[in-house]
Amino acid sequence: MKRVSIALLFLLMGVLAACSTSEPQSSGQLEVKDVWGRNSPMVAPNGAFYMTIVNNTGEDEQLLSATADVCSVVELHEMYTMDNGAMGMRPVEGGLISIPAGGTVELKVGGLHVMCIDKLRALETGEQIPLTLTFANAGEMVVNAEIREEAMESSGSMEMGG
Ligand SMILES: [Cu+2]
Repeated sequence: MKRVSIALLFLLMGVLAACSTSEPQSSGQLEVKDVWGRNSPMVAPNGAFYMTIVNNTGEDEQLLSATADVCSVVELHEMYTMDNGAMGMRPVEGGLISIPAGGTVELKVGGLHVMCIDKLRALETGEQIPLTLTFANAGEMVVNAEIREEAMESSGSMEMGG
């Protein structure tokens, strides 16, 4: 009788151990997808990159900064409506983009974007531009932005600053 209960105890411990070890696998990774940039000729001083960031981890994440060899300066920007009603862009508050645990943040035309300031060369349609993204938890991640042809939207005038 005693022997059986000990065997049951070990069996139970084994089951518990199996459960606890499978736990970390259920939380996934940080995923950066659909990374692209607008093609822009050299006469345009700036460019912009867009992407979707999926946070499958159990922790809140933050995109702290980005760099690219083709840009003098890279900033994290957002579009906003200026006092005069026109759309403008400015660095995001705190200089970072938060991606809550289990959440998805889209950097897209008319919203959040990675700003390439003072391009060092033209961005040609079809080429891949490596971007280095720095996250608070995940650290550095290198992604390739595909340069795409994109029709200018009728979003009115766009100005830098506010
Ligand atoms: Cu911008």
